[in-house]
Amino acid sequence: VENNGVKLEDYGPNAGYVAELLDLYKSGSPLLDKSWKQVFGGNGASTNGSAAIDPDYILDQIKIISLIKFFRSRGHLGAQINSLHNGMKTPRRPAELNIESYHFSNPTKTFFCFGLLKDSFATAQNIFDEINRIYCSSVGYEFEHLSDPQEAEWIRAKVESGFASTKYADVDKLKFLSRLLEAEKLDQLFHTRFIGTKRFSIQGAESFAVILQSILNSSEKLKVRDISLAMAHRGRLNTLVSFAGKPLPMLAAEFEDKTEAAVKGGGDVKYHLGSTTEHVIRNHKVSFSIPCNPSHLEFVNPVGAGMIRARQDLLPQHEKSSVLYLSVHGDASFAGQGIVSEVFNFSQLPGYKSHGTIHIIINNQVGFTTYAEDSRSTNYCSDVAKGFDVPVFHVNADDPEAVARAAELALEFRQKFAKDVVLDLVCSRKYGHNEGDDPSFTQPLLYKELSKKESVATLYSKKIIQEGALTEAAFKELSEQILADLKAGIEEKPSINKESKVVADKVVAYNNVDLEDLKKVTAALIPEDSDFELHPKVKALILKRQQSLLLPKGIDWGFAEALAYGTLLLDGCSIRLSGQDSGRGTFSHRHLELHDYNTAKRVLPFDGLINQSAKKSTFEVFNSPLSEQAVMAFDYGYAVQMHDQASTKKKDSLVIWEAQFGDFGNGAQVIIDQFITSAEEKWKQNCGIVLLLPHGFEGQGPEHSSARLERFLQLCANNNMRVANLSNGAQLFHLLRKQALDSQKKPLILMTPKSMLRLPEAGSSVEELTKGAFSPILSSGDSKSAKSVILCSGKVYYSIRKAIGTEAKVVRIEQLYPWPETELKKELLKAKSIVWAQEEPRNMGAFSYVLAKFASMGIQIDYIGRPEAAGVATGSSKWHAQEEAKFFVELKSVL
Ligand SMILES: Cc1ncc(C[n+]2csc(CCOP(=O)(O)OP(=O)(O)O)c2C)c(N)n1
Repeated sequence: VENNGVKLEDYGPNAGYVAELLDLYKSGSPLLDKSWKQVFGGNGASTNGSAAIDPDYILDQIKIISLIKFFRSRGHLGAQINSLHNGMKTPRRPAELNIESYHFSNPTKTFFCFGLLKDSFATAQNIFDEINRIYCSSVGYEFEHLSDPQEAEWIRAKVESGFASTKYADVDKLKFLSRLLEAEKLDQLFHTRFIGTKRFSIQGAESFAVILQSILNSSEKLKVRDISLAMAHRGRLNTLVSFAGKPLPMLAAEFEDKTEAAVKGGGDVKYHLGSTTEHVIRNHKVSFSIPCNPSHLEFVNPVGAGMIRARQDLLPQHEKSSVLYLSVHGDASFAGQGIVSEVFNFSQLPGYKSHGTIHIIINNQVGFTTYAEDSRSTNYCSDVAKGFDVPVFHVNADDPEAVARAAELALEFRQKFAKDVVLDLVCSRKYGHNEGDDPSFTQPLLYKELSKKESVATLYSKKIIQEGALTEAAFKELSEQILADLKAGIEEKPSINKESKVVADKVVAYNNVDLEDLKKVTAALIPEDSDFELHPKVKALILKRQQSLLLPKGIDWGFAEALAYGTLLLDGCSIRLSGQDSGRGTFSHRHLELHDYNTAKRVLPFDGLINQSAKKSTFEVFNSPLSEQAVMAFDYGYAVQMHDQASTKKKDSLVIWEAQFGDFGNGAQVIIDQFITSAEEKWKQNCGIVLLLPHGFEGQGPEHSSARLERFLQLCANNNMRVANLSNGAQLFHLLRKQALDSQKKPLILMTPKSMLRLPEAGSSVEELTKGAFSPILSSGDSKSAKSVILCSGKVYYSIRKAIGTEAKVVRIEQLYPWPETELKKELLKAKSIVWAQEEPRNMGAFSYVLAKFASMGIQIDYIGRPEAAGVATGSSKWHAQEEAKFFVELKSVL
């Protein structure tokens, strides 16, 4: 292109900019700087001869700029995202989204339109119409809050470059219609077939199926191979059948309660169960799964994130983004549950990110019976996401093609930027919270409106019939065919439920560690790199450990823990440890993450050990964000996935979540109750996660003393987990190794020490590690001369010995569950009387549990310890000392 000899190619990367200036020159715009006029025209005069700048024109052009800017940032406030009049609080369309507000001086004048239209210049009305069409149709785009300008610019360019008006081929339109019809008909079928049963139908939100279809359609182009979708009740049955391969007859059997659970107990209701299948789209295979979830809304979402991360961790870097996480929410739960923001907060953190999640809110504008006005302080239910730098696309569910476009945009954004994105599907709920509920009690106007509303499939069919994509008759035929197929499908003979895998209790060779391995691990506690300078105090601690390996009782708790991890790494077992300040260890005992004293560079010393070993193990320790529930849930999900032998090709792994102090774990009680302790019985979902919970009474007050051992013990049944309260490093070493290598995956709940970390008596010798094994009980002393055997668990053993010396027989129950009945029977055979001693108040700790266990063995026990209390421990160290003194006196009295 030439003008006055100007060649655009001469301007290299600025050629586009110069082309725009050239357009300005040709149009005679007064906005062009004189110097450019000289470049293009030779004399600096405008081609239309108007040398003078019209101030009104300049002002109007500025108004155009602010109008465009306003639409980009606030156009969503005027977008047609909601078809209902009586639904959620709808934002008022701001005056700045109306052209009248700008008072343009001359309607015929044309203005530079910044690439919005094909022509560089257009009238204010034309510019307004275009920008209004882009930003105020069925999708509301929120992206101007993104702090990375590249991300915002990418979305803007995408939306303004014709993407917002993508036309779909007839074949795609028919696919969308089929998905809508399938969703609608499936729920209609359940409705007539299983009258009065809860199914939390998708009706009103059928476009959710269009989102999933459109993501599947794009999966080949955007290189997605594995999709996992965590969702709650709404539309779940429909999605399980239509997308996750759940056989209809199996679901029918669940509706009729003809399942294994009806015969054997256990199990869960149908709308909590998961499923997995494979889709093939133009020869491209995509796995699609839905994990099991409890009723507690939003809690499955971090679990699903952990599962996804585990799957990604098994892939090379360039393939990680092929594993996609779709996290589905309700409008009320998204706004109301704090765990949602905890999950957003970790979405970009090294230990917890999973290449971006697509969040889909099924926004049916009501939460059970509660209006949006009563359930959130914000305008949109999605607003919490904006604080985490996440773009949000609100889309009207009655416009399936807009839904598909928004889903494609979300997926493209996620693949490009590896960041989260939210799709707010603004839809409705045809029935009440469940189908037995009458929603008109509380939302009479909304439900009067909804009773007249046509289904999305009907609305869409009318549109595409008008466009000529199908005929009325073909639509009727398609609807009938889909219903007939579903009816035929549900009549098929149910396939036999898969029996739960019974894993034989094999004897695990966990305790065959030799001295050479221990020496190797001990050497690896200090990084090999000679340039790395350790902090002097850390250096002293590690050197002391290295020197004490062969000393009697030379291996303290922290050292034993490191030796367990190190030897497991040599065995090829991968380890993930996550928790608040876990790298150093809250009590400064771990130091498996080191920082160079001069540069602060972070080094994991075990990397050196891994490099020496031919086995491909990994060691990761992550200092987690200050969250208990989301992080424990994430690590639980990670462990479930890692312990799924089929997906990991039988690679051993140890996944550990650590509480800063044990009682903080109760902030994650839902994860403990609904997942860790019960998932195997409900969902046949095995998991070998370890919870490290610092526990012990040291006069630190009511909030830093107890990991609430009593609650875990109350939750023990049917061999669902292992609960231990150990008293020395060797026991920890063996139990961690056993836990990692055992093929029977069960959660391990471990009370861990604070003061005992440095207690010399709690140290172990190297022989205990190389020759010993884990012992569920430990016995010491002789009861011949004493009236009683004293029973206890954990660190209190050392207080007992301090009080009574070596005199009596003391039995430590190291593993409280499974209850070591055989070992105890043998040990207590000759006991004249038995007394249980503990630090915790009588109504806490293990006492109630052991009392009941011994009662069932026909053994009576007495109690020594603190009386019942409401608070866990005293806040006064003086009072604490008095309690200890009293404890000692009582102990002596039983001898
Ligand atoms: C954590 C939690 N609190 C309360 C409930 C009880 N409950 C079940 S559904 C529901 C309303 C959910 O509304 P929303 O998130 O908008 O989803 P919708 O059912 O409308 O799809 C409530 C309060 C629950 N299941 N989980």
